[in-house]
Amino acid sequence: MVKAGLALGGNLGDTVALLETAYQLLDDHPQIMVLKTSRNFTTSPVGVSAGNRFINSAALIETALSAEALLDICQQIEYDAGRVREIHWGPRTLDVDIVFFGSEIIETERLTVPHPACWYRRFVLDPLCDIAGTTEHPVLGVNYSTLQSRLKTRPFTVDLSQLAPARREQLQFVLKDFQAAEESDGTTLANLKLMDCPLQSRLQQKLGELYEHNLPGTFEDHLKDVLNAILDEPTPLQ
Ligand code: A4P
Ligand code: MG
Repeated sequence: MVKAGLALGGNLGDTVALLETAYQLLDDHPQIMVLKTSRNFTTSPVGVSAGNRFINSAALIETALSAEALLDICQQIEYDAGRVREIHWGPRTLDVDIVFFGSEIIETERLTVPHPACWYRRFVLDPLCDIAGTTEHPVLGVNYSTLQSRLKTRPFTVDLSQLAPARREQLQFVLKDFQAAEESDGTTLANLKLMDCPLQSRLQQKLGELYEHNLPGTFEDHLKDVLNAILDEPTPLQ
């Protein structure tokens, strides 16, 4: 038996009801037991075409299934919730991702575990910390609560020290938007500063990936998505 963390979210239709149904369907499966579910949080949509605010949630499950078989179940639940995959990162009735699967590190065509974006997304980490904050991330070597609290530091510091001057300039230009927000409401959201710590070097690597992969959309859009996911303040639903 393996303990796994699932991240769920949606922003179309009655998301709270869809989440309840998803948890019920998971628990009804003979080889899955839902051990804990998190609170539901409203979160800022990340992605230029993501649509309205999301409701995000997480579950700790125990299963005898393989990770691939669990993904099949998750995708079946998404399908049953009426999800139509038309726009990548578009509005969705329900998305069910595997954040971790025991302490396994999986890299296949269908599956990357731990979920590659979990460490910088408050919409994943806040629900996850309700149910699995002390679980260690097998690649980063710290637990999910630590990953979450690192994102909560304000001003949030982005390490630009390793970047070539042209890239640094491009980044500083994008970050101006986040700093403008700082001036109008009095709180500092993002700050440029040279520093070196494990999470920062991870962010650094992420920024490098954004440059290197030929992703659809502009570099600026992707960087804004990453920063929006970091700077979001998920709100628990009453
Ligand atoms: N896949 C690979 N690894 C995994 C994994 N660990 N768990 C593959 C689940 N699936 C995994 O996913 C595309 C493919 O990823 C799957 O076929 C599977 O084989 P998808 O769910 O079909 O497509 P998607 O969700 O549009 O793309 P993606 O890249 O998974 O998007 P994300 O990263 O899930 O982001 N904003 C807020 N506030 N809250 C959200 O929940 N979600 C997204 C989607 C964007 N913005 C959001 C939220
Ligand atoms: Mg997904």
